[in-house]
Amino acid sequence: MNDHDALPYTLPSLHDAEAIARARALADRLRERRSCRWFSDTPVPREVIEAAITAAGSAPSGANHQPWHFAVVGSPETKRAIREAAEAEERRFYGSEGDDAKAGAEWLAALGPLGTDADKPFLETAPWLIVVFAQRKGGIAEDGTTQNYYVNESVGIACGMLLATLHEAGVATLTHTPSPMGFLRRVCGRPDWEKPVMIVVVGHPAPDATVPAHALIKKPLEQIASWL
Ligand code: IYR
Repeated sequence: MNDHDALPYTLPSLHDAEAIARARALADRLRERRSCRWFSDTPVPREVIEAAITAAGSAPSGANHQPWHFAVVGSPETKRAIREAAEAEERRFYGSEGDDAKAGAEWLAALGPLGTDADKPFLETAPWLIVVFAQRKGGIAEDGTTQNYYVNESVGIACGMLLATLHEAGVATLTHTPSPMGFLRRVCGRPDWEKPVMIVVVGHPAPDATVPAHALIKKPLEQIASWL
């Protein structure tokens, strides 16, 4: 390695049996997560959101530039502004504006088993919306003048850690991606070198919440892994 500042790194050494048991226990927990589209207005403590974003912010990133920003929306006015703009885009996407759906027939057919449409009441009902932005530029200084690296990969990993932490706290999440979502930059007051990536909707499931049966079908290990 080239000369650089370095600190010792160790992990507690687990016996194999305990490593396996811990990995399986966490996998079992994470497999219970569902994308929830029916939220109650029951509050979620701000500290839960802070902890989840802290976890997300510890994700690995290109050159450790941490090219993300999390805009946390809790005010009813801003949630309403996001809902109105998102539903306007979704009406164009699903074709409920009198014109052809932007989505196209194949995409709409793929969404059929999920039962989604242009109505997004959860954007107002859920207590928190975390709008995730990717910083295409900005480096550590966040001034928009220097290059970032592997931005999509870094932000994707951070979002996974965000979802996992929220799930562990017993709250429901939805990754929502209205398309296009440039309006989020305006509503959240973010600079033009940041790209909105997704809205993570956070709250408790409504008492009568359901999930599409289709969402429970996960590919088995044999199908998603190969061993070389
Ligand atoms: N953004 C739309 C459509 C949508 C697209 C995909 I790919 C999904 O997995 C789910 C929805 C919506 O939120 O309805």
